[in-house]
Amino acid sequence: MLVHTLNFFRSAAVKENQSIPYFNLVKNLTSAFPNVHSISQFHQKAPAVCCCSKAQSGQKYADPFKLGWRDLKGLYEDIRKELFISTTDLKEMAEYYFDGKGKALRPIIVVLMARACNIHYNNSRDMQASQRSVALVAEMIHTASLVHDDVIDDASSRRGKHTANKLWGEKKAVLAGDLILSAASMLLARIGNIAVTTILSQVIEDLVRGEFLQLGSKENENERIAHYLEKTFNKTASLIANSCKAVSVLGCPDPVVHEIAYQYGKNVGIAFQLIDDVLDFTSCSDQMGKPTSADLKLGLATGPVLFACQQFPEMNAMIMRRFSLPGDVDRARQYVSESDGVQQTTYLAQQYCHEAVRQISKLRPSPERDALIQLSEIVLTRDK
Ligand code: GRG
Repeated sequence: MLVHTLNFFRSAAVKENQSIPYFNLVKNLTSAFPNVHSISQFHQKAPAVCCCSKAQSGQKYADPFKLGWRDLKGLYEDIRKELFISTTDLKEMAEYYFDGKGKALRPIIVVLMARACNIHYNNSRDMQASQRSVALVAEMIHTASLVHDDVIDDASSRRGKHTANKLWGEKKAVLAGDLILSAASMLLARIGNIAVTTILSQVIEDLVRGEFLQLGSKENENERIAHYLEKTFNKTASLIANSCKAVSVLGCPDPVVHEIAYQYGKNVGIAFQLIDDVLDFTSCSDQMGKPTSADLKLGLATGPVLFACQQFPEMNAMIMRRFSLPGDVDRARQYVSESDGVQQTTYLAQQYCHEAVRQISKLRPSPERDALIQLSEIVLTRDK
């Protein structure tokens, strides 16, 4: 199993030194998911797994959510202002998810990255209005993609409430998602920076590609993990990576800083999705605000299943038929629970977070830079 894991890390191009003893880590990680029941606790939870030297030395970081919210006051009101729509029911649908019930992870990362880059470049304490607009655009693209995703998956609940497709029907939900996307595009155009427009437009292509990748499965076992990671980048990490890059471009002319911002966002984004996939196995629906075991029911083999399959090759057939026979979903869950698929996926997420921390540590120290380091730990230890 260890050989499989290490080979996998090589093929997945996790470039960082792997200094953590594997078995100790797996032991620690098995107790890393205590029960948390409110969103505010997602924001405040102390890290259970350290992934940077500063945290190990006991030094205190700024709370990323407190620090980030200083620049995000009125975020949802401002987004709703962007959705100037005359048709009442379309407006109600488009505004439905901008109610403060999401974690706002993307805007938080964006404003922290903006300030970290500004301080790095010219010690500036000011955040530009255009950088804040990127935070709004990121949340709007994210929300539009959730609305469309729920239609594709025929999902009934999200963030603890009914999905738009269940309330208004699929056709109207698709149009509401389109509308949010068009409002995001207009805001992006008003930023008036061609490089930023290009960077954030790439995200939309990546989201669509990610969703397409998810529709297909790989017969070849060796290709499956690469396929899974590519999908993970496209569906989740591209938005975070490119939003981070966009604010760095607005704040600083140095391409080295743009790359640091991008790499931080990419690595944290992949880790976030890997943990999301773990939570689909380890969390309960109330906690997540959406049904769990959803991936298996949709026929998707995520990290925990792919690793479990290395231990139990009999899972191959189930993966190929996308868990479509009666009993497949329960059997796959059982295999996952008897394997160390969850621990290995969490370990992999930790490697990505290490890389994120290594990248962001290249910036000049600032409370915002340290909050981004702290955030990478929260991503690892979150349980909703
Ligand atoms: C319309 C832009 C657009 C895209 C169409 C449907 C689609 C292509 C892409 C789906 C992308 C998607 C929904 C990825 C899932 C990403 C993810 C982990 C979502 C959950 O993020 P959280 O937990 O959600 O941050 P909250 O609710 O907290 O905002």
